[in-house]
Amino acid sequence: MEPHPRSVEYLTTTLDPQLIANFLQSEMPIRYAERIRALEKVPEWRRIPDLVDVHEIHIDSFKSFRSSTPENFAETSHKALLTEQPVVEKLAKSVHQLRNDVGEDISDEFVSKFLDDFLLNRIGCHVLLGHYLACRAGQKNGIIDIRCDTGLVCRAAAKAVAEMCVECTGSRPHVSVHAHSACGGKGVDDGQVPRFPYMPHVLKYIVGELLKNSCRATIDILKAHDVHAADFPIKVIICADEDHVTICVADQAGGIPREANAWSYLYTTAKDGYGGSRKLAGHGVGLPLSRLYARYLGGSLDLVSLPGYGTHAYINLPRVQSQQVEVVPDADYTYDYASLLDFTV
Ligand code: W6P
Repeated sequence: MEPHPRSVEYLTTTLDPQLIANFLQSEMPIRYAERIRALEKVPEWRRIPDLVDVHEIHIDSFKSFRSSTPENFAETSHKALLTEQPVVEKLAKSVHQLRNDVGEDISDEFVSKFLDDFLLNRIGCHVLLGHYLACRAGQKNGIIDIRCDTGLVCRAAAKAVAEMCVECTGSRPHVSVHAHSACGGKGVDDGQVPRFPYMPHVLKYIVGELLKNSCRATIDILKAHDVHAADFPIKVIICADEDHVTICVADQAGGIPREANAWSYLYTTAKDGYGGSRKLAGHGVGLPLSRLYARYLGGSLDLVSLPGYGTHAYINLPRVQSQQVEVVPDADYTYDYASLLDFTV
């Protein structure tokens, strides 16, 4: 039983909630089984209470999707999304517990691969369920904005993060947003800020997470050296051609230390002293999760550290609906699906 990846083209042309529900009713159990399988492969997962919780939450969702009917599918979807809300935080905590309790038996690579696969699968399920519920609520094009305004989204992210900084640290970093349309000559965009089919809340999340990292690092410099925010500006540069949208978030906060792995689920730049608030600090999964969101529809997220100067983050996203196809984790799908089916009813 393998998952069936969908494209943005499918999402924007299949807007009848009943048709989407028919697809999801068979697709959700396949994808949930895969997530449960991945979790059960973690050595000694039963010794980590947070992983036991996550397992139970997913068994529950799996069961309710298996026993759902066309009449209660919307309610089932809504409930699954709600009960799975605490999962990312529980996983983030369990990484540290795995490190401390299971220790040497489990490699960083294994943990990273598990979380990447698990969370990428989760992103796909939540996007499809969210799309279905949005269509059902009468939202045009569901969860997709076919003319998502990259400039508007980046400015909204910049405003939200800057305000978070003021609230948590008392400092306001200088963040500016610049849009360049590279293909004026070919008539695409007509010199406007690039628009493309995408989920605005996802783009805002990715840009927001990058800005949080840049702002935290920049504020640490401002506080340590008593310099002005205006001398350490953070720039968001948006550009596009016919096939891709690229967004660069650039800071001048000195770069990432050579020994640090910013993509590790164990990595965090957040030191103490952010007003005791986790708002700006998060639980350390913001960067790897943002990269998974970018990859989900065929894009990428890369970091380039310019030592002693700053960090450039590059988001690259396919722009054409037919090329925006779900990426699902590769797995061997030989899992004994039948044992999970026994849970039915
Ligand atoms: C830093 C560390 C970092 C991580 C990710 C994105 C931007 C930045 N800037 O100094």
